[in-house]
Amino acid sequence: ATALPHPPRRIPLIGDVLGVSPKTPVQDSMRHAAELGPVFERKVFGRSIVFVNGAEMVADLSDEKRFAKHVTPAISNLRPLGGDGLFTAHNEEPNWRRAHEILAPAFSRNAMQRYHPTMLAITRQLLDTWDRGGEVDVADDMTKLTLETIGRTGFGYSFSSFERAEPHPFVAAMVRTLRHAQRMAIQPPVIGPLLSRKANQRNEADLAFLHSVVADVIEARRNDTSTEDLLGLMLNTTQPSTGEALDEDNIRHQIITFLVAGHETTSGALSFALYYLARNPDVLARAQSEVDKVWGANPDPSYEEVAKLRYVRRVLDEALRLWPTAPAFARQAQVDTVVGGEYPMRKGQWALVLIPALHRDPVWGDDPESFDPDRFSPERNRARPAHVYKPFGTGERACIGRQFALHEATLVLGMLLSRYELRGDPSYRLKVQELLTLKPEGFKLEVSLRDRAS
Ligand code: MNH
Repeated sequence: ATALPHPPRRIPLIGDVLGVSPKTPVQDSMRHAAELGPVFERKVFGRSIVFVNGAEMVADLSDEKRFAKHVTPAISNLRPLGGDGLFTAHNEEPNWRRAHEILAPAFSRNAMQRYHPTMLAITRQLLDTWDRGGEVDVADDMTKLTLETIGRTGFGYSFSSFERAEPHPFVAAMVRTLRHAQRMAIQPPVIGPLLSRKANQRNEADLAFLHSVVADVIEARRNDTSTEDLLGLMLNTTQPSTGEALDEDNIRHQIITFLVAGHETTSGALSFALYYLARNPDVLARAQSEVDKVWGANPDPSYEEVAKLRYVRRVLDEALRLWPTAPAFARQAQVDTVVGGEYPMRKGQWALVLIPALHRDPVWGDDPESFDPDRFSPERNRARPAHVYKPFGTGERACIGRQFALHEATLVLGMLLSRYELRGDPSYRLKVQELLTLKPEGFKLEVSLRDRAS
């Protein structure tokens, strides 16, 4: 193939590794994208990765007839955790479609309506702690809330997140295994495992612990025949098209998958939205007045009333534009083809879409860094080409939890806006932490009950 733009190769053998900080691979690649354009290549330890971030080219990669999800080396590193669960499964593994069909009813409108009271009750637990006022650690609190939400709505399992001083040990073990997987993805394939015997042992112990917690979650529901949540569907229903059930191994992998995928990303999305609200007083005022108008004081919103917060939803959409918290997905050619009339790909070759770079493409205007929820007004949505906004990935393997996440996050933002004065620390400079997902590191809010009399 013709040579692609690439960063200067400082050391011939190990590629441009000096341009990569193991802590910020996404933000480093965003810088490269800004310099090198819609398609480029970077080499890390001899492994060459093609990045495709231009709007027209990503639209092409979104063609489901010519491209499909690729399980990247980074995702492969999560297989000890997720096995052939939905996120880490290869397209051709039978458990992917089986689980996809079995779990679809858990994301129907009816199911979401069933989860709503639980989501609201968990939000009220957060309010109880914020009512004390003072400084709150945003990402920590959002993580408690979203983990509790997926645990209880999906599996009838509570981590008692708001009742304990320290996070549940499941959380610490999970965070360590994610960090381990990220480290493995960046280290040289041969030296990495040798350097980190101890880390590998720790990781094995963490994995065993995670699997044991999950085995308990299943055991608690062994004699329950309900099909009202993710676990009920997995234990008590079969794939409609084949009559096949999921095996126990796969159910354990799905539970871990959903506990991780179902909370990390939503927590980050909520945290970035709160960061931008605190940073943009005009946006905050508009969002707050919408909630007051649509929900009234002391809200007890129904399922239907959440979707009525149009502006709050745009705040969330815009936060996910600037910082899509699951920042990349990969596409693999199913046939020999040419991307965007420019970049030839052989069947089997794959390319990475760096979503924050796509979301700063010129189609977003000449000031893509500015936070402007009105980008998502109906008129401006209509004026934009398709396939330029992909925070939830694309095609058949796109996020199954999208509606779940958007409902939960809109509900929570509405409740917080309704109840509190939100003040960020003016001296805080946004620092984006990368742990496979993105979060605003160290961002705190000063919260106090609103004075409704004024
Ligand atoms: Mn989610 C896949 C982003 C919330 C469960 N999710 C994906 C993908 C992206 C993504 C991007 C596609 C990855 C790929 O192509 O390799 N997800 C998000 C974001 C949020 C989110 C930005 C919140 C905001 N995700 C959720 C929630 C759940 C969930 C909530 C569960 C309740 N996501 C999944 C699962 C997959 C997935 C499961 C894998 C789907 C599949 O391949 O079949």
